[in-house]
Amino acid sequence: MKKIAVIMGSDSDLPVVGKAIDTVKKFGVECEAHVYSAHRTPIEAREFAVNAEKNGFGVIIAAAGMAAHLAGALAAATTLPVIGIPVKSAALDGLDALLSTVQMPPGIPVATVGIDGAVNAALLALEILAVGEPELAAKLKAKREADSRTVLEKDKKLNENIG
Ligand code: RP5
Repeated sequence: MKKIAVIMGSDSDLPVVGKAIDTVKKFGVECEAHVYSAHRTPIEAREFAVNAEKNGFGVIIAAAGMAAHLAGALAAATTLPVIGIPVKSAALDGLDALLSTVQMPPGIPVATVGIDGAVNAALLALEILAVGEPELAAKLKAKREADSRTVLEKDKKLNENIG
């Protein structure tokens, strides 16, 4: 099966990005993580994206905060699907990163999740890989069913408590 790459602009993004790595691993999919910055290490970031397809990756997740150009810069260098995670920072609560990540020009798409949406980024990456992987697709369906059961149990408990 193809691997998922998780690239973050700084190690300070790890508390958010760690949730994406954990989610990918829970599904038994191989994941490789790197710190590459669109601004501080543009050459290494581009090199990674240019070689990602031939290095066995199927999807790239890219997380960055502030003027978050990482996902877009990686997407510019590959036709692999790129999922952007805008990371919340102090000044603008993540709105800066959200707009920088989501507002891509036509021709270079980045599938942007919500601010700090690391779990959804991982699930979306897994869903993309699952198109050609029936076992992975079955695991994702089982998770959805388990999540539904949890909500219905909460509904039942709530109604027992309020009588
Ligand atoms: C972005 O700048 C990084 O993705 C991070 O969210 C933010 C701050 O980086 P550090 O100064 O903490 O390294 O490029």
